[in-house]
Amino acid sequence: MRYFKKLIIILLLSVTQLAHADDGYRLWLKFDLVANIQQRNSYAQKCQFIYSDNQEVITKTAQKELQAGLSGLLGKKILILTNPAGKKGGIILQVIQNEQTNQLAEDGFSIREENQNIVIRSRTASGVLYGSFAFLRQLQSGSSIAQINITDSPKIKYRMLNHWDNPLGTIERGYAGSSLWKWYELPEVIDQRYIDYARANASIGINAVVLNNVNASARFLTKEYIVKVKALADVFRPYGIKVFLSLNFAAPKLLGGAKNSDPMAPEVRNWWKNVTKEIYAAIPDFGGYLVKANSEGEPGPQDFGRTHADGANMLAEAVAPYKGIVIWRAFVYAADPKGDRFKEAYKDFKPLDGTFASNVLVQVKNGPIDFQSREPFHPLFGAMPKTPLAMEFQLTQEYLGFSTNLVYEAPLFKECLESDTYSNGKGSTVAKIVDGSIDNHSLTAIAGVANTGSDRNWTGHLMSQANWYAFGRLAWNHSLSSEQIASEWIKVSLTQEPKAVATIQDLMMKSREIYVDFTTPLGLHHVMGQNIHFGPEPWLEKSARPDWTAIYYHRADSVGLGFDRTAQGSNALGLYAKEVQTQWGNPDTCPLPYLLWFHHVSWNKKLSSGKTLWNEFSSRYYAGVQSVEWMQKQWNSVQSSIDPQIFADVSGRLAAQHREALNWRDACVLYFQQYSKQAIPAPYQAPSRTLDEMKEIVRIYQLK
Ligand code: BDP
Repeated sequence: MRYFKKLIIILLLSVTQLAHADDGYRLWLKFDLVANIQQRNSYAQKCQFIYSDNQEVITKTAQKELQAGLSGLLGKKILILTNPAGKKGGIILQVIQNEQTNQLAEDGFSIREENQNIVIRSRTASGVLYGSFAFLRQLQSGSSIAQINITDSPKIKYRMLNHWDNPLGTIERGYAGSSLWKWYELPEVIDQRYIDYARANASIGINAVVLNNVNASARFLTKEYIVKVKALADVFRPYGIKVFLSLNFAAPKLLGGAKNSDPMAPEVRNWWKNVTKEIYAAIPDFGGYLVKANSEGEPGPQDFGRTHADGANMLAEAVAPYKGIVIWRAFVYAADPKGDRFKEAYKDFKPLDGTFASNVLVQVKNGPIDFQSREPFHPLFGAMPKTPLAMEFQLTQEYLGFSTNLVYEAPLFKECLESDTYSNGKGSTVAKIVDGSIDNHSLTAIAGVANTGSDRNWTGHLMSQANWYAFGRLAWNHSLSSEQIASEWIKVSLTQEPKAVATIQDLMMKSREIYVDFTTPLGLHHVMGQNIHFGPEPWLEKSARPDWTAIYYHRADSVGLGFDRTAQGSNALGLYAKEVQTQWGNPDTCPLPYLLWFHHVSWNKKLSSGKTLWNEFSSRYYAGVQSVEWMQKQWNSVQSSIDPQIFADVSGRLAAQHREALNWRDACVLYFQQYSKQAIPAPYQAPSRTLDEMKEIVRIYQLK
């Protein structure tokens, strides 16, 4: 009998466990029952019905989302009324042009209690949708809605995700499974994930999506693919999301049989006009094109002696009749063994300022090299006042430890957005260049290279969901703080237990700096493995191009370490405003996080920390590894507040991160020690592995 009782208890326990197991699929849109009954009742009193006097498709989505969300949170079905007939205690959606809504930016909204109803109001249906999600977020995170009064407007027009997805389902630099888009099933089969993806984006204000890789297959411009793209556009439209395509500049030749793809050739220009017409016939609100040209082997206008502006303007002309836009990437860098890759994009693009058509944006990566864990802001920001510049951040963790490392990216984004370019006096931050306020541009955009894939939890590492979320929130309002976004995300995704929220927020806030410490401290950059960007290869001397090696960047020698970009060196610093040059130009005062970006510093130089370069540099690797152990402890301490499946998954990934951190530490300190010729500083101990062993580990990692 006792045995039987025990069995029942075990069975019951496992059923409860199962009921709680969360695979992460629902992201931040869980809408579970509000546990606090008092609070639930107070919400329920104010959310008795939903009514909208506007019946646009997107407003209908807002109604549906409110209904589903509220029903989950309040544990009962909330009705959508067709006639509120003076009823009180409900939610009213209103799309209206009036004095109040005219103060809001397009898609801005207000949420207010008026005549005992909660009114969500906007000039646009999308604004009402964003307001509805913002309202749900209040309830989800347990905030009071008594006398609610929120007014919010996006600062940037196009808030986009760039997918680097290929036609065969792989994702360039994707670490969360394969592509979400099942091209072979489209257009006939509509996967529920497409809808859930659109919901997630709309809930954080993302309104544009580039479906395919910037290293683009020309196939996307064929009839076969246009109907597939249309099917996705039809799914996304009710969520206020526009679809864009990356294009292959050589398509007229590859698909159309043109002699070449010279943007000045009438035949080529016509080809683009025709294909664009076909796309718009299928997708009338198609957003436009994203183009990677003359970069890393991709075709482009320079193949025909034309400029980037010639190429962009040809496409701009093709999409202009439909109000489409062209986003032309500035990620270009000619291989020059004696040059400095840092300066290449500036050299190509700065002279073109003022020559782009009015529906072209130039999209610039946050930093001058390539999404390293820390980069100074790209010198093009502030240098092209006549051209709207779009920001490109990378959410997928190509250089941030793939999906085994916990790196909360909001602090990285904010660091760049808040950098002062001084282009128009103090306060000309990168954010204000991108949002158009410094140079008076109304065409504005910010892009995140997506971190989503077919993994059940979308992002591989569950904590990377926070990066998708944070990107959306910052794209909407770059002045939100990283702390605020983290705490918001934790409360709607993980737990509301106050101590756990504080612990996880602290861990997230420190995570990026910890990653920098055990991989590339003090401004070291681009020392990752040639094929394994999650691991170290500082000894990499030869590659297809000099600027794909590690030694090109770190310049270690018996004297010291770092790339001299002052006037005595490559003078990349000279591309920035005088004030920025002063900030970074002197090795004695240059902030330590940027030191090796701009200076070749001698191993024995005393840094502002009081330690010599070698001691500070090597200590950071050790401290970084210890900090990963600290992250593991912190995570363990919140176990009782976290869903068991999520807890276990994140714990496993933190353990993997620790293993990888040890590899970075041992490889880097042993390699650079050959140049410093100094001992590992106390209290740290020399690695137990040798440099040769580390090289072998990395070599084997990279075998096909
Ligand atoms: C680099 C990636 C490469 C991309 C390229 C780009 O390694 O796969 O194609 O950037 O942004 O970060 O075009």
